[in-house]
Amino acid sequence: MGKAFPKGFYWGGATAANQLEGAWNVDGRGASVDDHFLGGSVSTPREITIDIDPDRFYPNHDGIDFYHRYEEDIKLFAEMGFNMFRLSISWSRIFPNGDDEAPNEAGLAFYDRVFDCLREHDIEPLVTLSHYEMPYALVEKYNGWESRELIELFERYCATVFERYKDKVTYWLTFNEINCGTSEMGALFETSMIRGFEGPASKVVVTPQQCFQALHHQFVASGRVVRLAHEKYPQFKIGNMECFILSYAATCDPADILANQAEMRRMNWYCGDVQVRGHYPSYAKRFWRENGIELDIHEGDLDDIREGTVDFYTFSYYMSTIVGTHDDVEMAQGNMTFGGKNPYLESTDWGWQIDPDGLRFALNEIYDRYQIPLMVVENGMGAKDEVTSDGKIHDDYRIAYLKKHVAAMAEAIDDGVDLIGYTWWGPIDLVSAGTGEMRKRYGFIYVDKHDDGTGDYSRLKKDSFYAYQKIIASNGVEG
Ligand code: BGP
Repeated sequence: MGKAFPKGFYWGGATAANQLEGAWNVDGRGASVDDHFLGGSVSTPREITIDIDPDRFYPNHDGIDFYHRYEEDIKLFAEMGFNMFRLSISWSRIFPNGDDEAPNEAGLAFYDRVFDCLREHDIEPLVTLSHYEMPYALVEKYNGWESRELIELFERYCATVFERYKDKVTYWLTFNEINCGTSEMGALFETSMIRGFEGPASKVVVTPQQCFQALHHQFVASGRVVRLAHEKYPQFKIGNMECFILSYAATCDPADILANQAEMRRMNWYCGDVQVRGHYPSYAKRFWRENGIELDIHEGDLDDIREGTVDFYTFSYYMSTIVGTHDDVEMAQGNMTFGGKNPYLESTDWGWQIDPDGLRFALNEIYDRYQIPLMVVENGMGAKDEVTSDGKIHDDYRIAYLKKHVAAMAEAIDDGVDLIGYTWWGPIDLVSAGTGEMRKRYGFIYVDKHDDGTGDYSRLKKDSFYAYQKIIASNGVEG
């Protein structure tokens, strides 16, 4: 028996448009960055193609066909007991080229249908405005967020969807895992600086100057959008979204402690400090200087950042890592994240080190620092699931992961943390962002789609479906 969660706690699941909708060129949608990504694997990075080659397999093009099957899927979410569902709006459904004069009505209408369906099932939507994609035309024209022009284009897109969905959506997030833009690899996803590039995504060279300038533009855009929401739609609640990769010092050598402090600041604190506190942190100046970063900050930018602080803090939590200065630290495997292997932890098949106590620790650290409500908007376990001869999927490993993380959240709440929601990543199998694979499955619901393009897209409840249903029904008590 676990501890009960606060009354009204949000339980649900999280997804992203490009990883599940499919229908990439339907109803006037323009191509997004992600439509140019081929599939990969843990050892072969995804490739970017400039032209979309009809003879190759782009896993995001049909996703899991949520575009046509959302009613069936939402019904299953409701059956599990969800009272929140996180999804993103695909910017290129609304403005196919990003800078079109008028929005695309068919794209807007699609999300109307989805939000209505969620409301019919008493599920609160949590909407990410930008989740790892943007209209590809903006990359060609401006090189994504490297350009200031993106600020106004993003504002226009947000103003459009705010007005359209003001009676259907209350909870919004600006940029998914914005802090991934602090690393070269992450910048590719988060800020989409890929102009003119073709080939393995891991070979794209993005400099710290480009990354941090792009982030600055996103901070200004986020500030302006949050301020607009507060002024015009006081009922809205807007959050940030961080990829929280907790790191520990590899040893008690003070040099390791300092190295880890620097890594925690770059990876986990820099963006949150700006978006929650409304100004660049005290350690930023030295960091910029030592990394050759000279930000181009225009008049008014810092006001936009100050006046647009978020209402709640959200983050993804999958793993922890270790950071040290000694050569004998063995590296842990994992796409988009790097660091050392922790001998006390087990890992997933993709090398992500499983650390529920780290979630409790992270929740406490974040809440101590910011003192605003928190949501864990991604947590989950990518695994290779097998349909057994009884036609079922016995995913005990996923159930164990889920229960341990739910217990860790309960402890954090008991510690005094104001945690208001939990949305499991990929409640239904979808395309992996890092590798483009389908076989890296997170779902409580299995989808019959495979990396060779086969499958009939049918949905099947895994054992974990019933485990999560029980957890939700008992508000966390029956883990
Ligand atoms: C986060 C992203 C998601 C999601 C998840 C799992 O970084 O916000 O989009 O995909 O990680 O990662 P992956 O799909 O690479 O396993």
